[in-house]
Amino acid sequence: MNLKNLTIALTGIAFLFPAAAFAKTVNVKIPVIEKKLIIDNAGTEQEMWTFGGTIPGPLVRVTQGDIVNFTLDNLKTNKQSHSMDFHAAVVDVLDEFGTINPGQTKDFQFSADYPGVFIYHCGAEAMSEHIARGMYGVIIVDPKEGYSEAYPKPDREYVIVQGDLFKEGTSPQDITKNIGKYGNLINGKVFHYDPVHDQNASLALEAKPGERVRFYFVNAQINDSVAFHPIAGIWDRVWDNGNPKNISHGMQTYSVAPAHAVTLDLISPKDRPTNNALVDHQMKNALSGAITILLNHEDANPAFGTNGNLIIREED
Ligand SMILES: [Cu+2]
Repeated sequence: MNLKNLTIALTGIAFLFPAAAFAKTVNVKIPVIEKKLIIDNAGTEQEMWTFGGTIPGPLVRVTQGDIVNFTLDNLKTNKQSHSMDFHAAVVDVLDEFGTINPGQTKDFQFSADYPGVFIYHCGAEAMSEHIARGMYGVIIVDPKEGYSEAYPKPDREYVIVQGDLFKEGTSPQDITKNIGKYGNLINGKVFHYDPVHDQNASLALEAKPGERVRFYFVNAQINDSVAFHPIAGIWDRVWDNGNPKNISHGMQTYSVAPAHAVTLDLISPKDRPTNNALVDHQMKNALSGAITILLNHEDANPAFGTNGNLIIREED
């Protein structure tokens, strides 16, 4: 997503993370856009449904206690009804999360009371089809107390969302049963950041040796869990659901249920360049697209994983 689209999609989002934040109201407006999207590094296009024109949708980042003032805009050029289900919200499924038709908008508010990382997704019928076609995104709710010994400040941060890819034209009934799945999307593309397994891949994630690299990992698959493992590394810390209170140390593989999310830190050896492959260790998913390469070297791109640039994409 370029800067102009981001500005259109998000208004008033604060990407800063003040140590002692005052609760504020954050306006978030996301249009639903049904469009063809490039779903692999070779440039293959497929008809997808999106929040904001990208998979995943725009990253929403607020601080615990903030009021999110949300507007869903189902463009009149769309054909489908859609809805928004923020997993960070405690509201009424029939009211706030209700479906709207093309040409309609819907506003609702919620208070982001729990810190962590949460998926948002469309809940319109058939929900499995709407999610599988790409209608999901991420909201990070930073803890109101800021960073701490238990939740230290990272050097870089990345968002990784793993989704399904079904053959074009697969029926909603088949999608629900996982029939017709032929690939795994990482931030919207098969092998998005894996030049090892895909010669067309031009991107990898990057960090400097010894940096604390934080991953906000979201499982947007409709049926499959993810066994998230950093090959040649150990998760230094994992916070289940991203909540600083849910801390685990020295984890090898972390299980992430469908529609769940975790925050994980990785620290590479500081005295030499190394590489990691972040995989879904369920091999059927790894080898159909769910591998991400992290390059740890002194010349790491300073713009990757810094200053709000958490979802890495090719420049438009
Ligand atoms: Cu939808």
